[in-house]
Amino acid sequence: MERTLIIIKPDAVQRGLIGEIVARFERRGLRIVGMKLMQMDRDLAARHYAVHKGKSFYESLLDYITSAPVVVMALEGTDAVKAARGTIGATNPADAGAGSIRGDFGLEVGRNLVHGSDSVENGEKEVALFFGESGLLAWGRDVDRWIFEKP
Ligand code: DAT
Ligand code: MG
Repeated sequence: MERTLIIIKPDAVQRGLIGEIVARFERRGLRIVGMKLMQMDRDLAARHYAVHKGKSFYESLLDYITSAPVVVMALEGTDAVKAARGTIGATNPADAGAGSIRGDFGLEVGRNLVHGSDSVENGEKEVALFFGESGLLAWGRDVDRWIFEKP
């Protein structure tokens, strides 16, 4: 099943929004197959955000994401990447719709609360970067047949 990597960023953790944010993905029907509290070091942050190297906001992005603990989750589900991006909202919270995480809790692009993978390929890569081969749990929920037509 398709996988996506979610990071509950330092601002969201500091603001006490871990439970609120996890609840939104759970309610959506996505299945948590990996979850941990950690503080990213600069090397891991640079690997995760390698695509943005050289951009004007790159260094401040690394400062922000490494500044305090984050919660990292691997989620599974039908169209998990697209579904999670919808729940998260547009990159700039000012453009994010009400009802999305960024639209409900954020104002600035540099404090946008959550990361979600942007493609199926990057979802696989990012989950591997944070959880490795053995860091995920394969499990089924009793409710899966009420969320997935073909579990
Ligand atoms: P997203 O996190 O929605 O996938 P992205 O991958 O384009 O967005 O950028 C990664 C992060 O970098 C984003 O969450 C916030 C920051 N960022 C992106 N564009 C920015 C900009 N124009 N100015 C400042 N920060 C930016
Ligand atoms: Mg991105």
